[in-house]
Amino acid sequence: MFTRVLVANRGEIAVRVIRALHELGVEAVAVYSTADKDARHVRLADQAVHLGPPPAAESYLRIPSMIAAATTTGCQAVHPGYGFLAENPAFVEACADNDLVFVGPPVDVMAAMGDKISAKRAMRAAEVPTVPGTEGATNVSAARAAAEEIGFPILLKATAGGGGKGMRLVRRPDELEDAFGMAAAEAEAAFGNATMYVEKALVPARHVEIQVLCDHHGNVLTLGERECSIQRRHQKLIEESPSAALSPEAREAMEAAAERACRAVGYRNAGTFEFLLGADGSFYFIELNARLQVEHPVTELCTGVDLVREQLLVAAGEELTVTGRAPRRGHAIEIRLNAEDPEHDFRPSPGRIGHFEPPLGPGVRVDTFVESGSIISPFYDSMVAKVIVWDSDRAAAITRAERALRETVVEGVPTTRELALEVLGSEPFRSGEYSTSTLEAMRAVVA
Ligand code: MV4
Repeated sequence: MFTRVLVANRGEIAVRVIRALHELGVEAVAVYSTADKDARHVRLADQAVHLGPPPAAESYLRIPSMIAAATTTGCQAVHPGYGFLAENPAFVEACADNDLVFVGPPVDVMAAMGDKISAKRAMRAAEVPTVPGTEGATNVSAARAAAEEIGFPILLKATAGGGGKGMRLVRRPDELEDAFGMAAAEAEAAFGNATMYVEKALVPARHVEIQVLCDHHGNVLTLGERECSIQRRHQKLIEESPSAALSPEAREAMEAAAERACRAVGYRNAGTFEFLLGADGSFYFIELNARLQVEHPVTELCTGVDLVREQLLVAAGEELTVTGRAPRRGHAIEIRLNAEDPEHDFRPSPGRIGHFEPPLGPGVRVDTFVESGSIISPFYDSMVAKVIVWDSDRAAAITRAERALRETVVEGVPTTRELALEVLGSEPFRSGEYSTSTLEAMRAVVA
């Protein structure tokens, strides 16, 4: 195992990674921008290195500063968390050039999965079902031809996109030309790459993802699914496992597909396969997220596997002790408390947290960097805390989630707490029959 590791991130995920390092007896080196000089991750770490001013482009995204932080402190490895540099192949290469182990997949696999056209091609080769559409870079006329064949509605997607960025729904032929132009221009501006592809739009659908862990000895462990359909503007609000929509057979088919794909592409470390699940039980690969995800605690509570510890062990060359399908038990639900203003269409509302009282008690976990007096900075994402609960079955987990949220006190900034309580109490959520359209449909009625 390593003796010292750089935690190349901030906020709750930096705290989460530092805890895993300390439990392994490994020293943690934190990095921080000026905005974070008093932050919890800085205080928890054994050492901390200042990166630069608050804007991410001048701090948490600056590769040379990050590499210098690792090398000058004698780190052997770098854990990127999620976001910032976590899926940046140039960062993975810079780590390798400086003899730093990157806690994540190999650079070629990351790059292949970052390009969504190439990721889909790899999945088809591994006989993983993908959404019908075009199989390469697509111009307007090819998009039109594809749409005629597969039928509207279609989605225009950017090959450099992901997470819903650079995506456009086209319902009718006459909308296609303008939509294509706008989507391609957006993709060029956001990613410096205007390459587009077309998929049939599956609506309504459910967003179900499979967690995997792969070691350097050819072993693969799949850890079940997380259902992430409760989201607005591609910001997830509630995630749960197991999904009420998956039969045991469908679950096994999805996990087997993910395992097959891992072997085919030579995946290493933790990863998440995103699938769309149709009403008829059919499923289609959409993206492979080559990193730890925000919602990973849901899987940790159901499987008892510490994913961050396993990421570090695998990166250090150790062999997975459990392979195949991870045993799992009970039901877990995560609620993201974001500093967002329900009065203004849930726009981010950073500010100073006054009193903060996280929930406690049986079956409750809270992942956060926040304490009373913390600042939610306008420079970074607006997440205040993740409240994750576990209980023996879904109904009990929902009750526990409601209890935990009612105990939670966040003063000073508006949060998504009330919205989450509204969803947890709603008929679609309680029945388990919801889709990616449910939250926006609910808000349309309530608002
Ligand atoms: C889709 C889709 C339906 N059909 N692709 C959104 C995030 C990114 N990872 C992929 N996403 C989707 N891709 C096809 N072919 C539905 C989503 C989607 C979604 C779309 C609109 C509004 C909310 C959504 C929530 C999850 C997934």
